[in-house]
Amino acid sequence: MRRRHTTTRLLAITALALPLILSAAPAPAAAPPAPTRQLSDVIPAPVETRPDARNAFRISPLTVIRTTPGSAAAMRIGRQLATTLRPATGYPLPVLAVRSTPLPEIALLIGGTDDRIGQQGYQLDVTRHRVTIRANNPAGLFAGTQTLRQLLPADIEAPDRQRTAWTVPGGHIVDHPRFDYRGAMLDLARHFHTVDEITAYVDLLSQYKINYLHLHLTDDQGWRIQIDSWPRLTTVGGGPGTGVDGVGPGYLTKADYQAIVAYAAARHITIIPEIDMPGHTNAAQSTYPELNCDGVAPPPRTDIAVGYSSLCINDELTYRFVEDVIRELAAITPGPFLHIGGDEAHATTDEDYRTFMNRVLPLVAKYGKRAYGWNEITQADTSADDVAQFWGTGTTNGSLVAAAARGTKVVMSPANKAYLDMKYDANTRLGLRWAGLIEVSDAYGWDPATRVTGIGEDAVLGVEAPLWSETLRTLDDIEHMAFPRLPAIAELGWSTSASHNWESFRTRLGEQAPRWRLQQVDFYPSPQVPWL
Ligand code: TNX
Repeated sequence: MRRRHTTTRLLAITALALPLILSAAPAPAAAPPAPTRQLSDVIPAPVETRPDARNAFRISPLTVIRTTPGSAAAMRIGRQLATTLRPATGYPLPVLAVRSTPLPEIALLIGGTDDRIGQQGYQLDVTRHRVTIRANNPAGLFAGTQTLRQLLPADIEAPDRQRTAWTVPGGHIVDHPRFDYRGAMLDLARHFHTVDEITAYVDLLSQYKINYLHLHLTDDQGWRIQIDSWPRLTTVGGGPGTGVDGVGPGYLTKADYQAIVAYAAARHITIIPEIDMPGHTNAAQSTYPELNCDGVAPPPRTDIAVGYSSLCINDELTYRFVEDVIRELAAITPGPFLHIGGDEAHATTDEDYRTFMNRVLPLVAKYGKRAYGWNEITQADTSADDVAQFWGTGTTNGSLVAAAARGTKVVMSPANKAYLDMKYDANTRLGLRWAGLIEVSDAYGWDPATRVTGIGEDAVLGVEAPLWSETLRTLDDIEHMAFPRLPAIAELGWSTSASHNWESFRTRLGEQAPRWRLQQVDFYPSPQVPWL
């Protein structure tokens, strides 16, 4: 279980001390104590690191965080960084939007970057006098601060003051992602997870430069998002007795959902809502009889079978329902994608499936979103705006290749590599094993651009690590399945294929353990990793 850092109330003190700090003499440039970390000890591995052993920066009581004047986003990221660094250092770390200071500084600057870093990248320079992070966009600046966090001693994650020398190794990093999309998915339908649990997961994801969180909001066992035009979806489908074994009740109000969207956005993570259809719909159909072809509501289900439910494909009411849901969800979703599921619709004929999806894909576009679905949606007429999520365990998929040829983009989530709900080994207490056992080396040991024959680098939008929650109830459970495999998928999404190296990865992974212990992350101590 992760204990949250309580926000330190240092701002008042900082304001009082500011004149004093600003009138202080320039910091002595004496050599700081040797850094405990090296510039390349980062997950995901940066594109280029040039260490400079003659330089290192020590965060001191005089250090200020300086941000580009006029950039509200840089100021916000500066404050977030200060909030991360204050508890363990005990330093005031004032955040100042000024052009220069005489003080030792961590400068967070928009613009003036190396050509290569693009929309999400950053560059980081560490000298004796300052740490400078530059990016073209706030997303890159935020990513750079996550790298800085990992370059500090693990004690930086401690909730209270530590007697550590806060030295950052000297040198230069140029870093940018291989893929635009690096996702995680959490299933709220099989067991509901609260706003606090979801935002705690967001905190962890953001440390590894994950930039999308897909929420699986509906399934046979539960409906977890408020829809005003069909109010019983949640009062019944999210009520007592819902979820696997009837012990996963709960739902997100629209206000809850919007709070998660905002919390994630402040960490440069975009929320993607999923409404699974035309199968995986028993929760809705058991609540509203009119959503069934025979007009009879089936009983609620709390088992983990799949493939038995289907919306009524040839009834206009079905499309009114679907449009209502899409419209209401699109209105509270600022991100570009809306996921319409589409997996395992075994109770829908192939012809009906195509009919259904060919009506629903344009509905998503009508409300200004890009349709996203499990790879089965490529059996319908997906366009270049749509995205298909590959979840197969094989290496071929004809309809996916045909869809990619018409421009549909692919997110790679091969179930036997990227599914965080698969057991690590036969003794794992949680999880399922239908796609196989997935040790850390399996989660790391594949390439998103060669996994499926005919789906090359250009067709791949990115990677995603789904976490289905049939067996998961608590945040501890989530953490145990996600860590350490989530960082493996994050590295596949961010780092170059040339840098892919299991020995390097497992060493860097082992170095994360002291941080996770301080953050109270219940990670699985895989025997494959040399844990510190
Ligand atoms: C298959 S993968 C499912 C989910 C289950 C998951 C369990 C996919 C698109 N559908 O309904 O939760 O397996 O691992």
